[in-house]
Amino acid sequence: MIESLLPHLEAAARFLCEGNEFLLTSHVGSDGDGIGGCLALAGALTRMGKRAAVILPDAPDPHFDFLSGFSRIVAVDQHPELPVGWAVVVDAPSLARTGGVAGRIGPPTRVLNIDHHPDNQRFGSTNLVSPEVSSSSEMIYHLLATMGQPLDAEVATALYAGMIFDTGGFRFSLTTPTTFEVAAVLVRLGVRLDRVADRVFGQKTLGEVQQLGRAIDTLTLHFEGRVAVMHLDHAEMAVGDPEEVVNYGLLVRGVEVSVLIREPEPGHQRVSLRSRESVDVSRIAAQFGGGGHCRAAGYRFTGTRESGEEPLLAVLGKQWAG
Ligand SMILES: [Mn+2]
Repeated sequence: MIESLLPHLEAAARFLCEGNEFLLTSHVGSDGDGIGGCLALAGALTRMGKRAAVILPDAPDPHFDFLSGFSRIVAVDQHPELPVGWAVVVDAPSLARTGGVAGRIGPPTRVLNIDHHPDNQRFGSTNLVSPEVSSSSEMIYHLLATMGQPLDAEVATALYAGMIFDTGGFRFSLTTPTTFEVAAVLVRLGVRLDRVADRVFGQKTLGEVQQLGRAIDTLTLHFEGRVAVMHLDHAEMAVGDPEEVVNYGLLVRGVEVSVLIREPEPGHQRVSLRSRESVDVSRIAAQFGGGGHCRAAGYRFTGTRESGEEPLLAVLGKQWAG
């Protein structure tokens, strides 16, 4: 754990001690880190005798239905308007990224912001944010450890799922020695690491595997093989929005940046960027109004795929100019 985080961990611990009823949420299109982190925190707060409801901006990804508490997650549009005194936002760089939940947690709600995105806007009344921590789930582990809160195997499993999701199974550069130390503690608490890895990274439907094949079929290389671009048009997205498909572009030797452009709604495009080593893709995404991490970032635009591909390639080409 990073020493300078200690005062922030203590402030976040006080936040959780003071409240009794919490709304827990994450970003639109919540991923394994957001869902795992929220469910772990919900489990721990319940064990502390408090009430915690996980209310997400949209329906949760069913890949994570093996996590304890998943069936009690509600999408915000199914939840009656209630005054909220205390909220914890997990893995979202800004309040706006919580979509429809944002309108429920304005002042006077007290907000604890737990995140590891470098562009986090410190929007909470209490902020527990460090881009040097692998995942929001790892951050929640440090928080619960600071509180001296004992963890059961179910909470440990949710934290472990979030950590392996964000680190690609401890492969990405944001994995630290501390990440492994935390993982070791969680495995000792009873996490079945083989099963969790299989649920997080395996278990795709036939339709999802075929969709992956179609995306790979569109792969083109640019700038002497340094950039791979794949796309999925709206008609190919009936089985879901597979952000992780972008990682397959980096399978090609020599590719430095992989791009996946997909169209979840007609005329609305989502772009995901992944970088092997030399390019900070969060800076590229920021030029188009998005954000993320050095090695993984994204943004959205409206219009045809072609209309957005051209300016993106122009910016990417500058990485190797001169
Ligand atoms: Mn994360």
